[in-house]
This record gives sequence, C-alpha cells and structure tokens, in this order.
Amino acid sequence: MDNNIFDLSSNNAEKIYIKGKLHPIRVGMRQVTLQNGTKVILYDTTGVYTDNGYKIDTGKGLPKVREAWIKDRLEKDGELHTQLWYAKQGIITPEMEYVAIRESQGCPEKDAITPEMVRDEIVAGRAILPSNYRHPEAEPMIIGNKFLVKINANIGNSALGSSIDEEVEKALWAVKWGADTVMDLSTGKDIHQTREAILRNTPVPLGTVPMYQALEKVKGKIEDLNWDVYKQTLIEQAEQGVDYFTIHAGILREHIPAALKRVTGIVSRGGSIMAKWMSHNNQENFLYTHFEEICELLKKYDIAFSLGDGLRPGSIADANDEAQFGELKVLGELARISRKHDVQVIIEGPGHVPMHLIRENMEKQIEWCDEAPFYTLGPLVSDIGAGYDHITSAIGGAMIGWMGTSMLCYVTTKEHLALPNRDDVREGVVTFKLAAHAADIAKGHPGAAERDLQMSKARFDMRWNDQFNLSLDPERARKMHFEMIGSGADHCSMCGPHFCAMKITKSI
Ligand code: IRN
Ligand code: FE2
Repeated sequence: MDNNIFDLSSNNAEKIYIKGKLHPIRVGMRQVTLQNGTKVILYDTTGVYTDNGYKIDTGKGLPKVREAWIKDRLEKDGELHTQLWYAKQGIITPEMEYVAIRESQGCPEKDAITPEMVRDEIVAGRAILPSNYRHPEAEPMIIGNKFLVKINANIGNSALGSSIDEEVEKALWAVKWGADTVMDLSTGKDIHQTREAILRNTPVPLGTVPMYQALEKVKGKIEDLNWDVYKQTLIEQAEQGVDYFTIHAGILREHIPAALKRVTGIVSRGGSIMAKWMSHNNQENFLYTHFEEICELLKKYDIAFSLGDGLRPGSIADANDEAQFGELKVLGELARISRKHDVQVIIEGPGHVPMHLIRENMEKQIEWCDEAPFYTLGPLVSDIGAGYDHITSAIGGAMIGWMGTSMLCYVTTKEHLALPNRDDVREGVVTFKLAAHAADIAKGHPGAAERDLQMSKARFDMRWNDQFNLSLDPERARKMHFEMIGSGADHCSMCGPHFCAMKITKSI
C-alpha cells in the first residue's frame, strides 16, 4: 500500500485537531494554508492516515479511536446502548459531540452545529450516527438532512475478479477522495476475510448487504435461502463490526405483480433475490416477518438499518410507479418499528427518476417515513448515459440532496457496464462530493459556501496554487493547468495572456 497517497503537504495542507468541551475527544480536520496566509478548514474523512508521518500497516490495522469511550460507557452503565437510546435519555455521547465539531467546519461561531442539536435530531429520527461497537476504528459521522450531505462509495469483489488487497486499497482510495461511508458489496470468494481487512483499516462506517453473503452460503440457490442462514450471516457480520445493513424487508408478495409489468422489472439485487424466494416458496418476505427479531439483534451492537429499496425503478419509464411507492409505504412502517426498539434507521431510495418526478419521491419519503434520513442511488435522470452515468446520477443526486436527501450512493462511470477500478472510484467519489456540496450550498448549510468564496478570491487574484489546493481533486487540477503552460504564468492556456477577463477587470 502506497503511503504517499495520503500526503497532504504537496497541497499545502495539514491535519489539525480540535478538542471537545464536554468529552476528552479530538476531532481531525484538514487545514489548507493559502498563499496570503489565510487558513481554511475542511471536513476530512481520512482519519489518522493523513497524520504527519503515519505509516500504513494494513496487517496491523488502524488505532481504535472509540475504544476508550466504549469502555467508559460499559464500566459506568454495565451495558451498552444505541446512540438513539442515549439521545432519548437526553445524554450527549462523545460521538455526538464529535460530529457536532466535525460538522461545524467553516461555520461562523454563531451558526455552529451544537451537540444538543445533534442529540435532538437523533431523537427525532431525522439523523443517525452509525457506529457498531465492534468497529471502534471508525470516526463518528452523522447522516441527516440538517447536516452536510454525505456520500457512500460501493466497493467489493464479484465472482469475476479482484483480491482482498485490491479491495482494501479501493476502500482507502475512496476515503482519500472523501467517501463518508463505504459499502462492501462483495459477492465472490473470501467475503469474510475481505470484509475483515476492510473493517480493520477503514476510518469511516462500513455498510453491507448481508443477503449477498447469505446467498453464497447456500451456493447461490435462492430456493435454499432461509431465516436461519440469514440470521447467522447477520451475527457474523455484526460481530466483525459492520455499521449499517441494507435489508430488503419492505418488498412484499403483493408488490410483485406490479413489478413484473415494468420495462426493467426488479433491478435491485437484494430485491430480486427476495422476490424470487417469495414466489418460489409462496411465503411472505422472511425479513419482514422476522423484522422485530432483527431489531433486537442490531440493537446489541448499535448497527443501523438502511432499509433497502428492492423495488427502486431501473428506468425512467418505471419511475414513481405503484411497485416503488407500495414498498416505500412499508419501509415507513418498518422505520417506526425500528425506532420503537431504539435502532437507528435510514431509508434507501431510487434509482432511475427523471428530473420532474424527483420532488414527489422526496415528499412521499418524508411523509411516509416520518422524516427518517433518505439515502438514494443517484437518482439517474436519464437511461442513456452508459459510460457517463456518474454524471446522469450526480444531476439527480444534487437535486434530491437539495430537497432534503441526507446521503447519496455514488454511481461510477462503469455503472451498467463493469466492475469499477481505482480510477472509476476516484471519479465517482469526486463527482458525488460535488453533487453533495452543491446541495449543501443550496440548502444553506452555514459552513458550505466558505470554501467556494476562498476559491473564487484565489481565482480572481490568479493564485494558482490556492485554486488547486482548495479544489476537490488538487492533483487533477494541477496537472491540467500545467499540461499546456509552465508555472509562474499569470494566465491559463484557455484565454492566453491577452484575453483574461478577470485580468482586464482589474485594469479598469
Ligand atoms: C442506495 C440507495 N438505494 C440503493 N442503494 C445501494 O445500492 C445500497 O445501499 C447498496 O449499496 C446497493 C445495492 O443494493 P441492491 O441492488 O441489492 O438493492
Ligand atoms: Fe441502473
């Protein structure tokens, strides 16, 4: 693993730590120093990797940042509860204070996010803090519409390729570019070991779709799936430290006829597996019938539900149809049960949706799921983007993020075509950071536009290094600028020395 990928010094940046007031915590941020001495603080997901001089050792794994807090709590109460439980008691945990500090980067003091706000949003079910006790390597982060829009990057092998080392490297690579959570969607061989290696080395929450491994356990024969195999898989992954589970418990037998009439049928892997199982066995979805048992299990670890959208539309022709909304209603019902058990929950959403139908998705989700955080896959606003679907989906992602979606699942250039490689992961993450950031500005998140303001001032002053260092992908920006022009020039090769409008403005 190349240690240099986390080197911040070439971007004139460094890791700084801000101390907590309520708890003995320190929250890592990235500080960029501009040429004029101004310091800009940026949200940072890279954990200790960007600490000065930190040496990556994937065999040893990351230091456990939450270990002491967890031990403390256990000693005090004799047992561990979920963040939702603590919040309901009025308690502010170290995790809550941590995310409050983290979310306040760039905010003027008076607009800072307070730990009380974090707690209250969790109580209301409008935000979750995914943090399995068995994944103490992860730094706390929060998903909810009052906070910065988050992005998830999917990685994982398939039957056709990729090794454990490659998947760990992909996870760290996604984190380097700003992924707020990572999902391991492995379906091929070595699922357990791949996940273990990723968990021990990832400073962000990890999600999975346990159904994928359950299906591997019955050798890919959907008919042979059953609650027991699934439950064993849940326990196995819970013990390893997975922070949130995609569980397709909302797709019911009654929804299947409408789904089969669609142009693209069922496009969710988990959804199609469950639908096949239900129709073969003539039984209701066992994830639905065992839902309260799943709640009890997740509660012990403080694992969050990400209720799967097994019936998300896979084409714009199928958007907002009876099958999709039928399932969404059930997801709302399940969210209420989950909260009753003090288990944190978010709701997964589409898919392919044309722009004019996006708002209805957000409104129905808010109404039917009592404002539980929404977590969408795009949505892709057209079906013809093959090779460019990171863009088709970022357009929809920016829109729905603005309307109130809390987390966007990235889509890469390879969507619909192949398993993404390193370059695809980088481009997918950066594209979705942009979509999320655009949404943050439009939502009026108090700290969001500061970075843009600094960037624009640097642009007007022709401070090239500052422009690179403030961008989401400094390496690419730098490389592109210097490709056609040497360093030290006060213009770029787009306008040349005589046609720079900003330069002319300054001479007026
Ligand atoms: C996010 C929103 N809707 C779906 N997703 C993600 O899609 C989900 O979190 C998981 O990472 C991925 C695959 O899910 P399916 O195809 O099994 O539903
Ligand atoms: Fe698709």
